[in-house]
Parts: sequence; C-alpha cells; structure tokens
Amino acid sequence: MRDKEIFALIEEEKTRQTTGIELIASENYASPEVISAMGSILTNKYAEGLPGKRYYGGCEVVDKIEQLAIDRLCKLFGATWANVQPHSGAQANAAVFLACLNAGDKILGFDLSHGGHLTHGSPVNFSGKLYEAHFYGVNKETGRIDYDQLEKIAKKERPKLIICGASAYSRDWDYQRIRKIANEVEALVLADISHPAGMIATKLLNDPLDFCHIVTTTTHKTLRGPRGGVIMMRDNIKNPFGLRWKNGNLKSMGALLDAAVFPGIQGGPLERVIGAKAVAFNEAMSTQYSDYMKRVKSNAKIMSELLIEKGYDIISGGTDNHCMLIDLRSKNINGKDAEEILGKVDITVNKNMVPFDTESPFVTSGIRIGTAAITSRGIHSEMIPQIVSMIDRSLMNSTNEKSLSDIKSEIHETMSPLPLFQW
Ligand code: DSN
Repeated sequence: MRDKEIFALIEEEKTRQTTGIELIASENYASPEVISAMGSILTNKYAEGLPGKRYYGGCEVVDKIEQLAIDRLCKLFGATWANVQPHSGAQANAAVFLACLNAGDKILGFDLSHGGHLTHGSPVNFSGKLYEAHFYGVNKETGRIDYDQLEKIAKKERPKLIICGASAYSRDWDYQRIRKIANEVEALVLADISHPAGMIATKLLNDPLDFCHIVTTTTHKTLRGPRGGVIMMRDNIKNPFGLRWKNGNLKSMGALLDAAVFPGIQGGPLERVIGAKAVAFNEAMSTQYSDYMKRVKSNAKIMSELLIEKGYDIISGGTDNHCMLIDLRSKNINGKDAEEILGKVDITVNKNMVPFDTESPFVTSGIRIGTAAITSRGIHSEMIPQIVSMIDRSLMNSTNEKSLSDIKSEIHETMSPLPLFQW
C-alpha cells in the first residue's frame, strides 16, 4: 500500500526546494546520510532513559547509537557532558529552565524584537509565562548588543539566569563579558547557539563553552543535521551560585539536566533522530564541513556588502556569521510585502522585526537572510552578485508581473541543475 497523496506532496516539496533560492537563515539541506538515518527503522524503538539506564529492554543497539552521538558532540565542541535527546531547541531550553530555575524566578534574555528568541522570555512562550522575564537589546546607533544595558539590568534585577544567543543577530558575542556580569550578580549563563553552532564548532566564532555554564543548540541550522536540539557543558565551568547547581558540580548539574529532559519534559527519545544527529556531528568534524562553514561566512559577507552597495540598510552594518537582518524602511517596503514579493519569484525569506521597529510583528520592517542553505547547494561567491541582483530587481519591480516572471525563470534555470546537497 502506498500513500500516493503524501508521496506526491513530498515530490512537490522536493521540486520547490530544488528550483527556488532558500534564504531562510535557520534552514539548511541535510546530507543524504543524515536523511537516511532519520528515515530508518530506529523509529520503531522505545528507549526512555539514558544509554545503559533504560526503562525498556532491547536497547543494546540504540544505547551504542546514542552514546556515539554524545561522544561525537562532545568531541566536536570540546564539551565534557551532553544530552542529545531534546526534540528541538525549544525543548533543550525548556529543560535548562526546569533544571536551573523555580517558577517565578527572574531571567534576562535578548529582546525578541531586537533579534532574540521566543524561548528566551517572550510573554507568549512558557519562558515568559512561568518566569519573570527581563530583556536587554541592541544599541540603536550600532545595532550591536548593548552590554552596558545588559549589565545595568542584571545589576538591578539580579536574574537567576542570563541567556545569550539569538535568532536574528549577525554579530559575534562577548561571552566573557556576559560571564563577568553573571559572576557579579550570581547568575547562571545559558548560551543558545542554535544559529551559529556550525561556525562555533569550526572555530570561526568565539567559543561560548569557555565562559557559559550551559550551552544549547538546535542541530538543523548551520550544523546541518536533523531537526532537533542538544544541551552541552564543559567541566572547566564552575558555578558557586546557581541555587540548584548542587555543590557547583558539573556531574550533578548534568544529572539535573538529564532528569529535566526525561522525565521532566519529554517521553521516549527519537533514536532515529539521535542516529542522524550522530551522523551530522561526524560530518561536522570533517575538513569538508570546515570549508563549507568558511564559504557560508564569506557568502554572507559578500551578500551583505553588495546589498549595502545597493542602498539596503543592514542592521549593525554587516555580518560576522551566516545571517543578516535588513531594515527595509529606507526602501519603503515592509517585511511582509518583501517576503511576499520574493516568494513570487521563489526566493524564500522570512519577514522579521528590526530593532526599534515601528511595525507590528505581523508586518515588520525587515527581512532576515542567511546563506547556510544556498551554500549547501553549491552556490559559490561568484554567484552571490546574481542572487543579490535578483533580490533587488524583484523588490524594485514588484508590480511588474513580466519582470517578476522573468526573474523567476532565471532563478529556476540557475537553481534546478544544482543538487539539494553537495559537499
Ligand atoms: N524558528 C527558528 C528561526 O527561524 O530562527 C528559531 O526557532
């Protein structure tokens, strides 16, 4: 029996992914091996618990798979403890909150409207409903994190947890400064590196594990693995303050985090996804992946420079990583319209709030762009000017249907010959 409807739709989605230009900063194309592990018979197995400590029989093979995933992740990031079971980045963050905080405790995160993430204290998310959330943002002039403001709020509010990391921030983070502030107010530091994880693993950006007590990441963005999350720590991190970090001891903090993942917030782990995570971590330790990350970074840099040349306003004036946030107010277009116009020519982006936005989250003044996915398809630096030109021509001729149709054909011709994934 074959489900014709669903498999026809999967083919339709494959055509969409193949013919268009994917610029959503959080997306990527996983390797055939990652996808094969994800679509494997590992989906048949229940394995509540941890390797060697399960609540079900028959776990001897999945134990080896999960342990390999843990070991490879630790090697990739130089971590000494990891949990690879979170089903997503949001779940990873929820587990950290459950392990480290009591309901009502104060947290301090990066403002969602400045580029932060829902799970860092937004009022519509569990993190803002269960905890008392405070926020820092970017400096209006520089578009960069305002560490002085962060320090001021931390000293005033004395949060239990300071969260760094973002969904739409193109600059590197000063983890050392954040840890110094956290020490002064006796807070734990969580770095959510979901977006730049691959660049951190390949040492193209500062290393949060040097200074942050706990690090979470998704595995499907720059890391290019299956959809999922992980939690990590490194044992040089000592914490005398965290009320629930028993004895300042990494081992007992690890036990608290393990228990927060399961049975705290999740049931059985997805061993097929954990197997695919292990495949992706192995790939991320290769020189080909390091080269890929360097190309993602240089493609983003070239793209931001070319957009600036065409009069686009990039928040903070450029990028250190794979993404950039464009304030479209100087072009008299809002984010919603830009997303729709680019969608007509099969360039996929997402509308995004810009710092100090004057539009609502449903309209927004900006779009976010990232180069991880197109670089996986083999887009090299010489092709970036053409992509920037196609973006600009679409936005500038948005009411000219003929022009949009020509651009769409150009995009299909450029992208269709490229495989979905190539090293
Ligand atoms: N939705 C992800 C992103 O686009 O950045 C974050 O969860």
